[in-house]
Amino acid sequence: DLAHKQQAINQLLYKSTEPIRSKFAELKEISKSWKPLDHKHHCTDGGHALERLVKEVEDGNMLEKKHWFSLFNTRQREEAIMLIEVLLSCTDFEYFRNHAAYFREHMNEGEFVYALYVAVTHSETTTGVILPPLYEVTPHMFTNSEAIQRAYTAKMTHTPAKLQMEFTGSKKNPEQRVAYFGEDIGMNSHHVHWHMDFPFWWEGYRIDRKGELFFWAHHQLTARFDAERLSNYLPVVDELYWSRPIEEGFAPHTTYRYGGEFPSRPDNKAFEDVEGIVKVHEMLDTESRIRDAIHHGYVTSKDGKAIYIDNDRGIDILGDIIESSMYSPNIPYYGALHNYAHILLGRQADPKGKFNMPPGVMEHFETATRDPSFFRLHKYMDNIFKEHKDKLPPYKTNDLLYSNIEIKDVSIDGELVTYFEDFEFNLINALDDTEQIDDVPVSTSVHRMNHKPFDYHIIYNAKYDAVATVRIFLCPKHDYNHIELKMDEYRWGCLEMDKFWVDAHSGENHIVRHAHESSVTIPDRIPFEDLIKQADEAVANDSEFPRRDWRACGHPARLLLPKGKSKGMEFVLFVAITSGDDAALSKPTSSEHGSAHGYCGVRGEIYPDKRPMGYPLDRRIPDDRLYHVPNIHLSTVKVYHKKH
Ligand code: CUO
Repeated sequence: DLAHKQQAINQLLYKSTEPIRSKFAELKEISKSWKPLDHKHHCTDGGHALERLVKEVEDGNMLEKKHWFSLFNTRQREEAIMLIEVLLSCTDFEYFRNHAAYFREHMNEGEFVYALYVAVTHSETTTGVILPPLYEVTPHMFTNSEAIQRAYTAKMTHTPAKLQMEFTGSKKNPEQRVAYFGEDIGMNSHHVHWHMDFPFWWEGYRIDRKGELFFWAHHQLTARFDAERLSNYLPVVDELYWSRPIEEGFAPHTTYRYGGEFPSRPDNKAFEDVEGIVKVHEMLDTESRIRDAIHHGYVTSKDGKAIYIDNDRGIDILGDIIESSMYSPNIPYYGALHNYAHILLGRQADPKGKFNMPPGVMEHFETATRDPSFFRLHKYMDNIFKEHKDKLPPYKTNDLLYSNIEIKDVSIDGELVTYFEDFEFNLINALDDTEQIDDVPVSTSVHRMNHKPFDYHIIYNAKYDAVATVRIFLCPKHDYNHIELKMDEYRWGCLEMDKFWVDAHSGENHIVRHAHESSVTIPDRIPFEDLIKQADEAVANDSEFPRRDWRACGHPARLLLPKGKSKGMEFVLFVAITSGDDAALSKPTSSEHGSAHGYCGVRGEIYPDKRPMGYPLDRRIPDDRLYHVPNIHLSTVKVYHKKH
């Protein structure tokens, strides 16, 4: 049952850089005596994946233990995928667990943790299992070297410690003003989980609108980062140019568990080819092929056919091509723009491999957003996507008007106020230990942004009973120079706040929607320790482990609002109510679709909204008056930042 499954996953991840603890006697025993191949007939693929992985292990071909792991390293990724395929071929949890226990002891730790996370995310046998927060399973990737070093001291001197973590860098670096966003552990956790829900290498069951979600989730990260910059008196991010130096340097102050420090990059570093992997001119070639396709309105598939993209499907195809997922219709021609860009940026400290430096922060989804070049890179790709969207005809009244609905009023109950608070998480998993020395509690405390609770009140009239779709966006109203923006200028910077379905009744309707219900966010994750306690208690008492369909993918609810300013910062609150025919899943009003579907879709289902992601702000708006329809409402709200 679920409690046992949860307990097994907890134990498999606990101190995953050490051999399985002897206190987990059953698991330990399995890991020693398990003969995987004896069980190959239990695999859906007839044991094919299992045989291959066992052979690689026995032949000694696998990456050694206590070595860094990067998903962008082709061989390392293949090894992790082999384990994922083994785990996903188990229809019975017992084999899933036993194989995992065996390979945990025979594979690189980083590969193992990644594979287990992805397998739990996608396997039907683990539905309902809650993944512990990655910042507590692999804390090195989420905290800085200073905190880790002090944690070791605490352990060596056997003194429990609670360490305060500061953001990277100094006030001399203006970028540090927004480090609270790029280094937020919840945002980084969302980002790494997004890439586990939608792996670029994925060839399993068909994932709906995967390419479009790549565009939308990252477009929103970019827009949200820009809103934080404007809140902090910084201009929005400029894109990256392959032919110009990378303006912002970055010193990550972050250490690998094994493999040394993450490399730094000085300011104004000119791009160099990465020996044996990717050349700068290849990026330019790839880019111009993609831009040509956009200008011509079609991409060419591998077998030479034209696939037309000046339609709603186009963005999905371009997303696949630019990310370079296996869904790309022509990888040999359109290349791997996004993935190579991450590698290229990650390697600029040691492009020739002369110093044997480990991969940079850009080569891990856990750490990438710490580097300001992440947002430049994604702005660059976002602009390519925009070029495509801007080619599509603007929406007409027909596409916008829903004559059943007239919005009378939209207001916010409560003030829109952000503030900083401290948040503590556990570093126990970061420390080496032996079973002979007891652990001391070691945790770190980080500053993180949060906001006061608030509700939207939406009053509208309906002519007849129908299901309706409510879409809420928040858009910066002014640019960096405080010039008021037209709709067409601000629409691309709008933050998706929420989307949900309601039963509209003929007559006046009043919606009260709480900010924490947002379909783009998730609440705080359950701490690993609590998860262990809950599962252990449920197993010991033979009681039920509550089934909670919590996602790990989803923007942190705390970061729903941008920071704003102490005297208040104006935003446009955009509310559109359209026909519920937009809903792609049945019973849209009775289900929240497992929450966080806005940026993360629904596990194993199609995307719940039939409209293009970002509708109705994703296309050019030549005239603001087009949006003056009764079912769209614009108002100005202010976001205040206060000292707590
Ligand atoms: Cu998420 Cu570049 O895709 O980091």
